[in-house]
Amino acid sequence: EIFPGEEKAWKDALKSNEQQLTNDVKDVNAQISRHVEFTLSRQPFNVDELAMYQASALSVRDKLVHNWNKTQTAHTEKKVKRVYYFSLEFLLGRAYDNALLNLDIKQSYDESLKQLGFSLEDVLDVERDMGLGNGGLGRLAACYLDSTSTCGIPAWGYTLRYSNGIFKQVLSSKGDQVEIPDPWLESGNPFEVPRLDAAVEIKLYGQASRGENGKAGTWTGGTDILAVPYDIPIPGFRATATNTVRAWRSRGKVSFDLAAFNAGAYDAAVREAEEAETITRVLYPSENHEAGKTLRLKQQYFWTAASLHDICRRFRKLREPWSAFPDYVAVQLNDTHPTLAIPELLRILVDEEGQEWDEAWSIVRRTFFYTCHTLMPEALETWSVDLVGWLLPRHLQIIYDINFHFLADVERKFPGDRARLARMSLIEEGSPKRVRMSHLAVIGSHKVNGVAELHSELVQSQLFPDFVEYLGRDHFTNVTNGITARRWLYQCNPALSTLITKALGSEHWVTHLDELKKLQKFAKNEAFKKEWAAAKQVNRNRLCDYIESTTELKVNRKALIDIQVKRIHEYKRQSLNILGVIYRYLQLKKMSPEERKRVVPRLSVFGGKAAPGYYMAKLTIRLITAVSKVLNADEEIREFLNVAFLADYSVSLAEILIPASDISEHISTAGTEASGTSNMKFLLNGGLLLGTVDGANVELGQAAGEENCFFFGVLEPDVRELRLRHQAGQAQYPPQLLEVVDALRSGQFSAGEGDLFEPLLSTIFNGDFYLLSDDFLSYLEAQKMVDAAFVDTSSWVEKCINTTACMGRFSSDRAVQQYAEEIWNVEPVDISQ
Ligand code: F58
Repeated sequence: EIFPGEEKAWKDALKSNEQQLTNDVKDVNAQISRHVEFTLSRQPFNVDELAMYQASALSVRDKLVHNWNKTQTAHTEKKVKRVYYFSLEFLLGRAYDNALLNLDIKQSYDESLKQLGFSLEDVLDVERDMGLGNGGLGRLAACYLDSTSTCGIPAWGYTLRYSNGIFKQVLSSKGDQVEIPDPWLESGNPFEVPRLDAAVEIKLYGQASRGENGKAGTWTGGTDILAVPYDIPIPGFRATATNTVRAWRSRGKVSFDLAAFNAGAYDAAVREAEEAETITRVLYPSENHEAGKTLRLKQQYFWTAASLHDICRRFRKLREPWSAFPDYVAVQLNDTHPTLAIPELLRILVDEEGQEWDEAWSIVRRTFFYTCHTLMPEALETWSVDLVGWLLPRHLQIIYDINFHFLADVERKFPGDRARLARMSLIEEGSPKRVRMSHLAVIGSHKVNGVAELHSELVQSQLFPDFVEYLGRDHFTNVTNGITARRWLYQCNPALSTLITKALGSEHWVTHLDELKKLQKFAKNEAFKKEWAAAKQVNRNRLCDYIESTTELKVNRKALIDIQVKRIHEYKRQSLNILGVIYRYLQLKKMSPEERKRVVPRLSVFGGKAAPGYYMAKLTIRLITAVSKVLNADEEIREFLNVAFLADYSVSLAEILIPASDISEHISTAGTEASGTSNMKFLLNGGLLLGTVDGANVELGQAAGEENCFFFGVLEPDVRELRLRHQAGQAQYPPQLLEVVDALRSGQFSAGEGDLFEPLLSTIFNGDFYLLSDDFLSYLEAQKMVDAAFVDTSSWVEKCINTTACMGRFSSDRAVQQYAEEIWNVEPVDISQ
């Protein structure tokens, strides 16, 4: 039964709903005012900007929901195979502007809001970022969902709905990072739809037993928690297809204990519910204590179990045998965080659905795919066996059983090689014993991919060489990351987008990014170059306005803007950048006023959060802010060199920064940055790359042409040797670096407190794991080349145009299509038929 009651009554009613979604300004006025009056229950005289944001966003949501329903109906009717992207982070940023552009209704809303007494720009600014993520991995997930909708690939994102997303970063008066909570849901979120009816129960703790001979086991007792889904629509660009990010919120199964309450024990009455709600309170709870580790593992299980529950429910409706599960379901594991989905699906198949172990394992291995985003050993997760056994007793048994079969098979292939068994085992021996999640993800998946060519090579040669031998090369592959041109050019850079559209004759490039290639023929066109430079100046002005309104800095609007924004981490080497700035400052100080005038003025911009427990990263922020203070106070120098640390880097701030850069820095020690994605965004917006030969920089350089990039630094194959040299105390320290170190030790940048930055400096003189001293000179050289190139404005702009023109390959549309064809075996679906 599709329609309960009278079909005609339903159809007429739905038709009339559809007719009310038109986009004439008058109709939009009516749609918005309806939400003002009926949803918000307000009157025109007390509509403030927040209310206007809510009402108008809800009217946009209505349009999204309409497409959304059509999409889901088509997917269900056609029984399509869907991909499920499991990611602990979805860094979606703001949704409103993106929806207006994708639905092509921005003009109507602009005009409507004007008529209703508001500026669209101000109303858009009311929206808070959906900060459900912390870095590249989370933003990648957001780009990929955008592309699946645009390309018509049926996809669901599954994540957690943290009531506090990534913390808000503020700076103390001393310039230290201070974390404050970001209760982003405080004034509600018009872009989510709670599905209270689709809540599921998730068990933790309890007792487990194995079945005989791989038959069904049991899991009883324990605590049940509710997982409540909140759905966020992800619209395609000028497309009906609208996919979903489903974010789970944890709730107590019983909201409070009435008996305890009546007995006056008010705290005890809500304790259980509070504990349950804690699971989705924050993203990445600190791991510095046992409670934090337990909470993280709870999050991982809660999320993957709820998501699989959902997927299995959808599958059961098809009435197909379980052996067909992988024909309808592909699950992409975004890093190791969702790896518990592997034993969870096995548990469902064996314990609940009565499948034989071997058959269940085969289904599992055809369902999952694993993306590895790192090479850092410390980021490859392991969990103590005791913790897993306490929280998830049945899963620990299943993991041991998988390991038993797996090691037996390794032993068959490599008889007598005990060292190999120990290296490959899912269990790391020691006290305590630990479960190696990456090993489980590798053997429980059909394919494992890295995120850039160099990285995928290193995943095979450094991280999992034993597994390559055991599973074969074909088990491993590369899909170079991509970014969505909708948000990262069309939306964030209207000045440049308009120019590109004018030059290419249509907006076709927004969904076919390879078309940017045609810009090459304008690279020598003087009139076009002028317009290009003018667009850049619009974006620099926007950034400079932002800097002047949020910091105490006064900036030179003609300065070369050099940006490094990303998580603060030793391997990303913000320290190399800031030491370079100090060196530049020291040289400027030695110059005469006449000499200074010949120097290219610089504005160095930094942004990024440090993990709350990461001391060295926080000290790096302190160093950057300290240098910024000294430069800004130096009237003689500040117009030639200034440093801005912009607090609380976010998707929305990135949208202001990225279009404004002349160069951006992606300067990790070779072999440490898996890919990077902001490098792609900067280059797409016509900024040039200053980078090491690492991650996706390599492919960006090949695409843009090395003559348009500034590469420096040691190469990955040399890193090992150099590290050994440091350990043996045989390293050389260039005098330029020593000059900077002396200045720091003199207290020049720390109000006389000469040892403030000593812990940071001592890492350079003790092992220099990230090879700062080895790369310092070539970094300075590269910066010199940047200055020299920048002076020749005409050829600089030519480089910028040619760079943008070559960015087609870095579209997330290309990336998801590659995943769909080579990994998921999922086909795009035409919603209109
Ligand atoms: C990032 N990883 C990589 N991880 O560092 C970056 O090179 C790559 O471009 C990006 O993934 C997308 O593939 C990343 O963001 C995290 O944030 C981890 C979250 C869990 C704790 C450890 C860091």
